[in-house]
Amino acid sequence: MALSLSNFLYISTILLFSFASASTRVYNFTAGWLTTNPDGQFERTTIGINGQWPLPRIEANVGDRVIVHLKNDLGNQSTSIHFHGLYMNGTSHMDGVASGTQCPVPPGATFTYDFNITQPGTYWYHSHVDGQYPDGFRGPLIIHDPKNPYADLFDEELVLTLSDWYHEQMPKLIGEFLSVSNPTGAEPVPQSALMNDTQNLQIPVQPGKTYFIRIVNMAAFAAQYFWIEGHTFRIIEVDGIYHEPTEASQIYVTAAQRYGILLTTKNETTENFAIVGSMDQDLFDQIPDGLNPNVTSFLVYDAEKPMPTPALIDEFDPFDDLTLVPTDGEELLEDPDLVVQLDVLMDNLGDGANYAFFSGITYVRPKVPSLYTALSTGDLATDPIVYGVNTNAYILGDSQTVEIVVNNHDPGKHPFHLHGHAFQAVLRGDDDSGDYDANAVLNGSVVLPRKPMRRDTLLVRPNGHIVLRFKSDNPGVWLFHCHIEWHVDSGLIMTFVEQPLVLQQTLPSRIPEDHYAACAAMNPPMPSTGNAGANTENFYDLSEANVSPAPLPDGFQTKGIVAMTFSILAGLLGIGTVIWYGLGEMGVIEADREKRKLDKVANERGVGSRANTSEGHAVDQITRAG
Ligand SMILES: *[C@@H]1O[C@H](CO)[C@@H](O)[C@H](O)[C@H]1NC(C)=O
Ligand SMILES: *[C@@H]1O[C@H](CO)[C@@H](O)[C@H](O)[C@H]1NC(C)=O
Ligand SMILES: *[C@@H]1O[C@H](CO)[C@@H](O)[C@H](O)[C@H]1NC(C)=O
Ligand SMILES: *[C@@H]1O[C@H](CO)[C@@H](O)[C@H](O)[C@H]1NC(C)=O
Ligand SMILES: *[C@@H]1O[C@H](CO)[C@@H](O)[C@H](O)[C@H]1NC(C)=O
Ligand SMILES: *[C@@H]1O[C@H](CO)[C@@H](O)[C@H](O)[C@H]1NC(C)=O
Ligand SMILES: *[C@@H]1O[C@H](CO)[C@@H](O)[C@H](O)[C@H]1NC(C)=O
Ligand SMILES: *[C@@H]1O[C@H](CO)[C@@H](O)[C@H](O)[C@H]1NC(C)=O
Ligand SMILES: [Cu+2]
Repeated sequence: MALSLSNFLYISTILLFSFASASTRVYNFTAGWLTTNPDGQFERTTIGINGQWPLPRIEANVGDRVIVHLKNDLGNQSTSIHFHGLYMNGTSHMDGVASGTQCPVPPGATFTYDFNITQPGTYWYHSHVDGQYPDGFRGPLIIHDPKNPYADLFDEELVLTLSDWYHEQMPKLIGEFLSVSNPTGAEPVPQSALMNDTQNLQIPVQPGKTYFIRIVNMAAFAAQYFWIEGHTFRIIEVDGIYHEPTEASQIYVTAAQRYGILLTTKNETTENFAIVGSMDQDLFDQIPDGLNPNVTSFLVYDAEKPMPTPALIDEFDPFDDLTLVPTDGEELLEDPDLVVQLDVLMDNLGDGANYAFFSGITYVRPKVPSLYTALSTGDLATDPIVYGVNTNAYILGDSQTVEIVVNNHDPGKHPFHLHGHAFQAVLRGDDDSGDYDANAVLNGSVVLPRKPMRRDTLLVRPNGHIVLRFKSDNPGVWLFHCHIEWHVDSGLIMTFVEQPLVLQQTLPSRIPEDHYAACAAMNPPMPSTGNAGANTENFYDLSEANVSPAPLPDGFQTKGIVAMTFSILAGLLGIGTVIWYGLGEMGVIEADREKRKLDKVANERGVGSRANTSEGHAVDQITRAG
């Protein structure tokens, strides 16, 4: 019933969605490979569900229970499902983060997600095994609200996804990205932009009606500017949080963000209008020849009339989301109990690749998922040390006001996402505004909003800062990370361990057997108890924990030197020569590094490789070679 219902509802309006009292919605999802060509330029192998792509939509009401039976039929990759934006109250183990809240689900295994829905809104689901979702494993997740305060304002509901699209598969792209031959960390640029997983989509509308359009950006990388020619709209929902209706004509939707907008159609049907998405090319280090960053759909009033070519616009002028006011009027959380300051930087490590750092730490997956460490280290679960240096763990107590300050020391834009919570977006500095200075608030030269807007994914501007606040009222292990998938892969992640002793009391009886079975079915098996290094005797012994590569050897200390070496020598000699000639001792570890990289992908994604590759191997190699 649930499955066919969900398929049917793909094109439904809210009027068709039943608000029957709390029900259980069951989805049987078998992940497997299929061939797609959504931009009409290239056929590629993509991850589908039940032989279907675009993926089925998950739909439920507030108060429902959702069960997703996941079967991994990929054969050669592990997987998982994260339900982006859901608080997962009491079910942190259902958050779907491989190595965070569960083991990856290896090929052939099944794994059941089972959770209650406590919040309305527009969400999405995606694989949270590193790097995988841009290969297709992402779809919309819509929670209908019997108490939607704006229900009277609209007639029908539509879901419109945005995304970027790559022709190559992620394991190959990640290999090239995280490589000594890409010392500047230039991210792969997508080949095209999609809307609703296609292009030139025609959306039939009727005149004089109001549509609630739920926009979800499921991109790996690119934010999109979004507008509808000839129309303005009212924003009422942002990342699942209702905000007072506010008129806008263009929005900027980063990877992972969602907007719910009200669009009132014209009374005449004399014309059709373009709906335009334009990828933010500021994100791209270099723009490939012939790239079309734009995708168009059409608001079709009359299918007999022509579909217009969108006008080119000279300058983007998107709506500033920080000006929104939440409908529930929740006031600014005052006087943080804990300030977590995260300075964002990109830099090279000893293997020559470019990594991303939060205050000097780049994330490396622990041997034991951090949630399982929280459950198996007794009283020491409140000591961040047991989670390993490279998970960058912070322990949160009960009902603390937590402030996250992100100082962006990088010239790029980054959309930061917090699991398990929506946060108050307290402040965002402009481009080049530098670090957040709390004194400016204390002396009154910067005034914080009384009712800050809330969401779960927020953009920080180049060399600027953001300040976020939330209350630690949801025990669990929750990641905070950049939602650009490349930066997830290069380590821009940290871990909140919220009320670990409460987790020890509540979760063990709730975690189903298939969760541990997934660990055991990994090849080789993945441990599910102990500290980050899987030590179950001495929780302070982290000698076996995974760590990041060592810093660059002397003489290669800065990104500048590596980049310069490369740009000069690469031109003269060709890249293969440079690895030996230009980087000396780093060259001799090239073979080991390649193997380690393959292991890293294989370990996370699948079978037949040694697990838990210690990043320390490269360190040894460099020291010896040097
Ligand atoms: C889902 O799979 C289970 C077995 O795993 C089966 O009992 C159930 O009928 C299936 N439900 C749907 C809706 O296909
Ligand atoms: C989006 O695509 C699905 C098929 O994947 C389709 O059923 C649906 O109608 C499309 N949405 C819109 C707004 O056209
Ligand atoms: C896994 O199998 C699919 C389907 O054959 C293939 O396209 C893909 O490249 C394989 N991926 C890896 C990492 O081996
Ligand atoms: C989900 O809701 C049901 C019904 O209210 C309740 O019995 C169950 O304990 C809830 N599950 C969790 C994990 O909170
Ligand atoms: C469309 O018609 C309705 C009902 O007659 C009217 O209230 C509304 O103002 C009209 N809208 C526009 C944009 O003219
Ligand atoms: C994409 O749209 C933008 C905004 O209208 C425009 O500046 C740009 O030229 C367009 N690019 C292409 C390739 O059409
Ligand atoms: C307030 O503090 C900020 C940051 O330290 C400083 O730049 C500014 O000059 C101060 N303004 C006043 C009025 O003291
Ligand atoms: C669930 O968690 C969120 C996020 O912390 C919190 O705001 C909310 O009150 C919780 N809801 C329930 C029903 O516990
Ligand atoms: Cu980023």
